[in-house]
Amino acid sequence: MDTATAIVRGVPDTFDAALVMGERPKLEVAKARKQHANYCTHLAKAGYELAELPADDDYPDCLFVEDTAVVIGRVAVICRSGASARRGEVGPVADRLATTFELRPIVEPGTIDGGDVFIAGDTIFVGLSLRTNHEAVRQLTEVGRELERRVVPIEVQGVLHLKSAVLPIDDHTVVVTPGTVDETLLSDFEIIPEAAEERHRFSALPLADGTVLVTANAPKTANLVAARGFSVVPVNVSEIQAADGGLTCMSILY
Ligand code: CIR
Repeated sequence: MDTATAIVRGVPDTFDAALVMGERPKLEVAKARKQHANYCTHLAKAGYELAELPADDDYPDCLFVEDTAVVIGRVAVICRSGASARRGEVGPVADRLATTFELRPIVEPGTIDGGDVFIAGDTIFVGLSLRTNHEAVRQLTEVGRELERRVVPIEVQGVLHLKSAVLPIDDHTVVVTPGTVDETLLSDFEIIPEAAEERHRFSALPLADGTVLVTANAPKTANLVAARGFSVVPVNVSEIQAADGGLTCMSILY
């Protein structure tokens, strides 16, 4: 098997200006860097070779590389963020992906963030959100047709991205924040509801070695996942969560 790769990107000095949906918290760059480094250690421990891109202070959210591209088979879809201030983040990520994948950029007027996309089997689920629009879904559907994957759009309510609300654990299991999406669209999955007292805190990232990183501040939900036989590894990313991120957002895995 080819080596698994994780593209990650450093935390910029300007991280405290990252976009946030609600009231602006005080974001601490040093704390975010420590948590980011610990996250990268977990990826390396799971066998990923890290492709580390340097931070860019012009882009406070540049560590959230997931939003810049989505790898689907032999193709990397290059995103055009719904947040115009983030569009310049794609350059170095696209350059790196071009060494391995055919690039398919989403073009104007399409807007999409990678945080709105997950793939299970031959289905590409895509959130219709504050960041991702119908035109991008149409363009993604074209790419899907080429790759023999179907695209299922899902409207997302009250959260930033689809993967703020629906966290795939494997191809058959998702954790869902109740009330954020039409769960009938996820009828092929076993749905684990996020524990009410941990609302919007659970995030998960399944890794190639079979472990699943889970947010350390959502232990009840993590236990529900572990009870299904998954090997969960709690990781503290509180400062990343304060900037509306989770565990999926800081890497592109392939
Ligand atoms: C943003 O608002 O774009 C960033 N502060 C957070 C992005 C998180 N991305 C993700 O979970 N995929």
